[in-house]
Amino acid sequence: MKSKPIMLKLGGSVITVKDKFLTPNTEAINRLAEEVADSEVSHLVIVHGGGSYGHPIAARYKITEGFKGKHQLIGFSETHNAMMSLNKLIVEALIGKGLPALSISPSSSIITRHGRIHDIPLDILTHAVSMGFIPVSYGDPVLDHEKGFAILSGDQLISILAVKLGAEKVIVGVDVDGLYTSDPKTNPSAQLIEHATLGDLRELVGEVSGSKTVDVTGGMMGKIFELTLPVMNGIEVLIVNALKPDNIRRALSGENVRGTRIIKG
Ligand code: IP8
Repeated sequence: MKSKPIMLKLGGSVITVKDKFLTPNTEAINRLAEEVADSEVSHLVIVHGGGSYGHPIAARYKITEGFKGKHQLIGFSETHNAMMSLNKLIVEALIGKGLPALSISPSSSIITRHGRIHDIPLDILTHAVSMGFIPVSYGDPVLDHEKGFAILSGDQLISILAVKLGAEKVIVGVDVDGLYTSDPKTNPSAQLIEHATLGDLRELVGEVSGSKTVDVTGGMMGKIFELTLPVMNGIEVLIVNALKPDNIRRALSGENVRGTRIIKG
């Protein structure tokens, strides 16, 4: 690919109301679509999370535990179907702002091993990005060689894609200002970490507590774990609050934003 793409993760806690089943945050979705349009970024890949769409259904049917019995199959289908519904809302919002968004479904092309991606077809994605499309993929239930099926988190997906596509940077939009010394939602003295290195990330995995709403892929801890891969490969990761207007536009445009910048160190 001639120009390095920017990878944008839209967290489930931003684009949905996380404690209200199947409820989109329509205001945030439309605003974020507008911010992407305003940034005029030329090569972009978007991956979004599950929020109150994918996670509660996946948890109810214990999809992360793998195939245990036929009763789960309908749960796998329902989880994927919910993710497609959420993906449609994001894609429609982007198209509504005149952006050529293109939905890419992970479960149609990725099979994991013990929940990890080993091989990922890139042809369609690379071609689409170089033509100027904006692929919009998402965390999804996927078939798994060892467990029957698994949940592929949007964070694992975006991290691997960032490395394989040689991304310029990964911007992770969440519902807090970035990484903190402890959970800012429960600890008022938690301090924002503005700069972190790979070593800091590894230490943090032991300290940051997960979110209280149901998140089958591990909340902030799972996120930090996955994001070490692009950082290890020299790709900068920027975690910002996507609920605060203009942050994503600024991050995409390379302007200064309050958040956590993670580099290899
Ligand atoms: O919200 C998981 O993606 P994430 C999506 O990025 C599902 O962890 C299907 C639960």
